[in-house]
Amino acid sequence: MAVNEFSENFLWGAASAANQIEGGWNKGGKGPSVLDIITNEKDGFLRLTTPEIDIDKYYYPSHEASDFYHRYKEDIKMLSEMKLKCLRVSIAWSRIFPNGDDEVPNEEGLKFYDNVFEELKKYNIEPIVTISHYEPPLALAINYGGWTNRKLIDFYIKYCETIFNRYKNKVKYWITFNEINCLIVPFGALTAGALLIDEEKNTEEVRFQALHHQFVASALAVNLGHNINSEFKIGCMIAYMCGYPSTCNPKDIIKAQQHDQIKNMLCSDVQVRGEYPGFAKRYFRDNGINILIEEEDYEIIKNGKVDFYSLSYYMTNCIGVDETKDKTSGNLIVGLKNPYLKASEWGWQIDPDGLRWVLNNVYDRYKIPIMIVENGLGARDVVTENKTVEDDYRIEYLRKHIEQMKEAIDDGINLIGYTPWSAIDLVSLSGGEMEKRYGFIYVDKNNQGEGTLERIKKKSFYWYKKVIESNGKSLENL
Ligand code: BGP
Repeated sequence: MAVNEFSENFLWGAASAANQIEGGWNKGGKGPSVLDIITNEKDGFLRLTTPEIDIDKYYYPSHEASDFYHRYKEDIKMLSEMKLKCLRVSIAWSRIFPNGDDEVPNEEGLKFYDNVFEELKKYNIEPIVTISHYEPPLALAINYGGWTNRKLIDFYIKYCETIFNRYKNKVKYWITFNEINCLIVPFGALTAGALLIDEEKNTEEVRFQALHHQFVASALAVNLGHNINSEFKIGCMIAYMCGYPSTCNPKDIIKAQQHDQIKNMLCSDVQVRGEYPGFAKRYFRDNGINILIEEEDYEIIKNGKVDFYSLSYYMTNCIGVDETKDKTSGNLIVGLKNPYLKASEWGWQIDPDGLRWVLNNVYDRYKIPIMIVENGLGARDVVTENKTVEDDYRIEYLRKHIEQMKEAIDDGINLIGYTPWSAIDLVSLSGGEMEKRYGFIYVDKNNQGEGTLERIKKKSFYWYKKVIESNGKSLENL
């Protein structure tokens, strides 16, 4: 193969998540998920409420989202026109088990995803399915205390068994947990861990306990999946929080390395290599973190290694000992500003070269196939008079990242797929906004939930179509 080329069967796609795209939050027997209690106040600020849902008083962005639940046929048809080879979706756990601990699954929920997968099949679009993307059933948070409770492992495995069996001939690629490492930071407590706790109780120890249960659950799911269909490819998914040393001061270098180990590598070491790394044990000791690990867990984790590594990559920042320097943040983590980088309107520092660094860093360590399952630019798009969106800034962002993917492939990395965030406009995770748009397709809806939900193809839609048709050769703007 010549240098700088994407493989012939490279999975060009786009990404989404059920809670951010589907809506239909209480339709077809679906129970509420933890995301369904998150409101968005008029000014666009996210606010966590008590578990009671008061739709007369508050606006909940996930309840209707982009209404994919009712419009999936139209949406998939449009996406097929962009020539997608794959689409990353998640299954809303509470559509299948409304309370998480139900005896029998909800047939209407199962049928919905049958329909979605059949629709994708019609256009030869391969589904990449996230089993848990920030949407555990709310009842598991209320009645069991979320993922700190070991019982969640059994509920999750029952859910996996149900969907693996049901979709074994329709889905090949699975991701056990979205951005599993975000449980290491406080933001992930409710969304990833189903932990309905206030700030005081949101400690590292609590979150690491929850995370440990997810490691066990993920490993069991990998095994179960392979037994149900040996063709299944089951991956981990890491939010890569890349932090460069802020200077060449050796203290900064060490601090940045420790950041990379704990925030990024700890989870994938467990999921890819099958054991806790030494630095995790030290971190637990140094920080007084005591978690309960059953003897059998070590064996389970060792026997449930993933088939591929997937990641989200949006930005980078810097890490250093001088905390007085200017700060910058994404949705998960705060770091120091990098004077060499420009940022998005939301302050996320744009760094295509960082993607090449990350891919090399990961591949050198694990030597298993890598898929980039999220990457994109959140921006305020404007619909023009002739009904399109001139999102050249998004094209620029994606183009530069794809160029670096090519470099990484030339460096020898086995990159198998790319699903930019997001397929169509959807609710933003960190602010509950609709107006922080990522999609190739515009969805007419604002932060207050007003709009016709009409779909409009953006300029990036036509550009990405050309990229896919040329298998990454043609990257120039239109
Ligand atoms: C990732 C999440 C996605 C998505 C994305 C963009 O962390 O996996 O669900 O939302 O970030 O973030 P945001 O919506 O906060 O801009």
